[in-house]
Amino acid sequence: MNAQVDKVYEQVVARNRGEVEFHQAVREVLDSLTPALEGHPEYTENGLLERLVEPERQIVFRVPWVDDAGNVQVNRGFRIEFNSALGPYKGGLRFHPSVNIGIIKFLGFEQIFKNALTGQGIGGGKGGSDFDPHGKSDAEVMRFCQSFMTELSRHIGPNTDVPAGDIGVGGREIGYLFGQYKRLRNRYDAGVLTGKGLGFGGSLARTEATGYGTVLFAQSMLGTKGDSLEGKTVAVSGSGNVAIYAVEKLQALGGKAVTISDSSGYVVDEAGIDLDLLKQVKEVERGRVADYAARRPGARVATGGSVWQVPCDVALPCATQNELDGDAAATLVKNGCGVVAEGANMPSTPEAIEVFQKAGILYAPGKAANAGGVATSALEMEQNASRTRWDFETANAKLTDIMADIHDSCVETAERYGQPGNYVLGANVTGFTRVADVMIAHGII
Ligand code: NDP
Ligand code: 2IT
Repeated sequence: MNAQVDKVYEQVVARNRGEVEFHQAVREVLDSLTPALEGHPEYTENGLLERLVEPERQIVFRVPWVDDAGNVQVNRGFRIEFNSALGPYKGGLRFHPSVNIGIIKFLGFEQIFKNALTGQGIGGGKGGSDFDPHGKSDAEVMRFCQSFMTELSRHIGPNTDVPAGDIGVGGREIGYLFGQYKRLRNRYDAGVLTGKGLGFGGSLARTEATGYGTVLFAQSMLGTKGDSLEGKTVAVSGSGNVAIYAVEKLQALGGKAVTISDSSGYVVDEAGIDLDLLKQVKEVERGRVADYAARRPGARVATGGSVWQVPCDVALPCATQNELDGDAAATLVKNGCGVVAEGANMPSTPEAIEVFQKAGILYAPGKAANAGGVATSALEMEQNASRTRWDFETANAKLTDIMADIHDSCVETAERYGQPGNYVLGANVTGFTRVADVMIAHGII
């Protein structure tokens, strides 16, 4: 790190006390920017780093709602409008009991660079609430979403800020959120949210996009070594939207996913995950991975440790931040894993990343590997703005092209800076320069 980077990082820690995930995300980006700052005094002169780490706007609000028993419940809502240099703020909403401002800020910060990598003219933002949808009735989820949107609707719009899903926010929640926005604003602004149902402006391939994109990225990385996913054994964590469609794409490309997980444990299925059963249990029944194992001969449930103990060629962390630590990374490497592509946001700890990089394996950070979700959200916005609707093949082909482009940009940047194969540098420097150059053009704002 250079002195300026150190100073900015220290300021972030001092000004955002206790927000450890945000500190971690900033550190990871700043650490790899040193080569991009050298020879570019304009970035320093224009206070680029200082401005980038400070969100343009932070909205925190009360979300009161009434549960089925008639009790008043109060949650906290967040929307961090981080950076709008490249376009309207864009990024998901997370509903999970662990949500706090530091987590939303880390996600919003990552989103700036991820969205820049897509090349689609979208700024970075993120939001959510400490509401836990698990175990809630549909009616409770609806009332919560309506209360959440009652405040959020003042701050968003198709050209201002466009939320979507993330952990705990899928098609059901986006439907309730859209309904309430439409009612409050008396505007059918289809482009105000993405991840919508297909009947009201949703895009084909958005549901699949993040998981598909992550696997496409892993395939491209293997391609640089003349290899492919065909015949590879793959450890996948999570069992939500990203994990399910990662498994689907893996199978299409000849790979075999042998694990899934959730917060209660993990399942090993040596014969390969049964995708239809997984979708039935998780998407239709909203069940647990143990329910999958109970109905799948040969699959076993494990409660201690993690999926990273299961020998694999490729690892796809698709659950949540910091789910893969230094020890898990060492175990993966020891067992012969040669590729890690992050479907989740910041799933690998800094120690884990160091292990991967020292071992020289192919490692893709989430902001590159999981960008297919937000990229397809931007395709949804494009369809909404022009009142058109593409078929699955069209949307999927665009997603595939965008992922290839992100991969190649990371590779080229890493090579240009003398660190071939360093996807962390490739992603951070590419994203940063795209945003930084536009921020300079816009003046000090
Ligand atoms: P879902 O809510 O559909 O699924 C989340 C999965 O991760 C569930 O299996 C959940 O288990 C597990 N999980 C969540 N939190 C924890 C935790 N603290 N400990 C253990 N397991 C946990 O979310 P998504 O699949 O959409 O998101 C997964 C990851 O991908 C997140 O990091 C998200 O930010 C990222 N991402 C998502 C995108 C999208 O388009 N949806 C786009 C890009 C990134 P349980 O049900 O037990 O909580
Ligand atoms: O982390 C992410 O990129 C997402 N949750 C998707 C954001 C979006 O706007 O589609």
